[in-house]
Amino acid sequence: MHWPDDIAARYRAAGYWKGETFGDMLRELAGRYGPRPALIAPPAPDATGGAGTRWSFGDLAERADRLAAGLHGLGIGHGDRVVVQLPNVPEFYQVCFALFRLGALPVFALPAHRSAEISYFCAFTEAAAYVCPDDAHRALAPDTPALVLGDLPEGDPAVLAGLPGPAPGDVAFLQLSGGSTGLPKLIPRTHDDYIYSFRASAEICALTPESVYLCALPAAHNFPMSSPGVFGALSAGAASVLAPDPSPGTCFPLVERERVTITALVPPLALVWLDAAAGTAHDLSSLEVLQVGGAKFSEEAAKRVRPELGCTLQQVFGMAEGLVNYTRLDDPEDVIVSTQGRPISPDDEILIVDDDDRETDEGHLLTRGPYTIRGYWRAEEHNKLAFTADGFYRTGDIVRRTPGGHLVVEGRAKDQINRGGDKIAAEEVENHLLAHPSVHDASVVAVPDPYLGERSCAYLICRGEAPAKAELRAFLRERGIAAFKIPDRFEFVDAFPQTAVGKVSKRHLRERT
Ligand code: J2J
Repeated sequence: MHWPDDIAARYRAAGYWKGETFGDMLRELAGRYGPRPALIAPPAPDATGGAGTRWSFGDLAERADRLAAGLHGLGIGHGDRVVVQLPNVPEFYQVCFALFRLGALPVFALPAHRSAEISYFCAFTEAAAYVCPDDAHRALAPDTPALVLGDLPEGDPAVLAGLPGPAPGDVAFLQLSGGSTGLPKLIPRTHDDYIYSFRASAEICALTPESVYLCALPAAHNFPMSSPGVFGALSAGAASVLAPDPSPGTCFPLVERERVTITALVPPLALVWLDAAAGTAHDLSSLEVLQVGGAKFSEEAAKRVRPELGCTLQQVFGMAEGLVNYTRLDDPEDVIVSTQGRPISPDDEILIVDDDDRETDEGHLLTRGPYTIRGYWRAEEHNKLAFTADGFYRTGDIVRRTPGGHLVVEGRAKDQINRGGDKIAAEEVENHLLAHPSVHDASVVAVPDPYLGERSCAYLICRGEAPAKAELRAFLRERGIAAFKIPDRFEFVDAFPQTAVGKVSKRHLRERT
């Protein structure tokens, strides 16, 4: 699962892996930037006035230590897994750093996840605890001890002195894969590799202590976490503003009040922002960079960013498994609007291959490098398919490379729907549908959508009379899957089109819509 020793040695020698843990990093930041603002959250919508929460670097370090001591008191320690499902609040990072300090592994769930996902993460990782926003969430994982926001344990940080911390090469957390199989896969990221990825990203995005990053997407997602995200902002001494939701109504006043310089959005939100910016009374002039990624941003929309928002667009094509590509801030405008960027690292290896793994101009993207995993967590069989024998990750994306070395995403080979940046593994939803007594067979495919890029459509072969669509939706909700995975459309058919080898031809199904 890990990098071979000689390659790891090379990444260290090249200076990518600095032998630094998250704990080392926070201590150093607290020393260097102590009283400067690190995390800013607006007042809760139900609060009467108030400035919200502002934690300095010093506050964050101190609170993380007190929480680490409290968690230690509960018996949480090195190697334990803890499922973390929190909204965009400063405590999210406090929990991360506290667990990192103990060498316990956060398992990052999204706020949209419901009982099917959360109980699976808890069971599969044998989680010692589930950190959640409120009491109502306890029901999502009834067998795992819940730690509820607002009632997190505290202890005397002195107890930490005797505890060994994690090593830089240890896994720091488990990130969630977008997935293309029946069950979500977990991505083990080490201190060394992840810190490299966001420090290098912060540099590419020219972050300085004067920068202000707005975290508008869910904090647990890899993009706003590390590309450069809040971790990258922290590493540069910059402040991060945590938006409770990504709407212009919430974010524009925050951009104005906190003088936000950079933020990250998925394409559908970027469109909403562009439309809302036209008539806004809010001053967005502090915004220097708008990052857009997670799904393909159309060239027409990309061209609107500079004239309409007055800032530089940065396209970001990344994945929680590792590889992240950025258009550079000083790339020519045509490169910025028409490509998805180039890799972070000179040692990111890119292979573009055909179905037989022979190099070609446009085809499957395979990659290997200093922050791309060599295997999913506890998924030996799946890893044989998802990685080549020499350790390249099969991204499932179809790309081509421009003469200038930039990648253009042309499509996808993996069985996934990218619903405006939310990833849906078709097989996962199909399995839930197959549990319905009237469903004989199910095939879930992407259908084009002008706003989200793609929506999901479930083709069903039913036993007897087809159930009502509302009933199917209610059935899936009942089973506890995230709302974004519930198909946008249902179509009933007598048979599925087949490929030459007798498999369901999703391509033909997609063409029917
Ligand atoms: C087309 N497809 C894209 C893009 C991601 C930064 C940014 C995004 C993610 C992310 C991330 C795309 N154009 N610009 O982790 O650190 C699709 C590809 C890719 C998959 C990964 C980051 N940007 N994609 O989206 O793990 O199909 O990460 O393989 O959620 O999203 O999804 P995810």
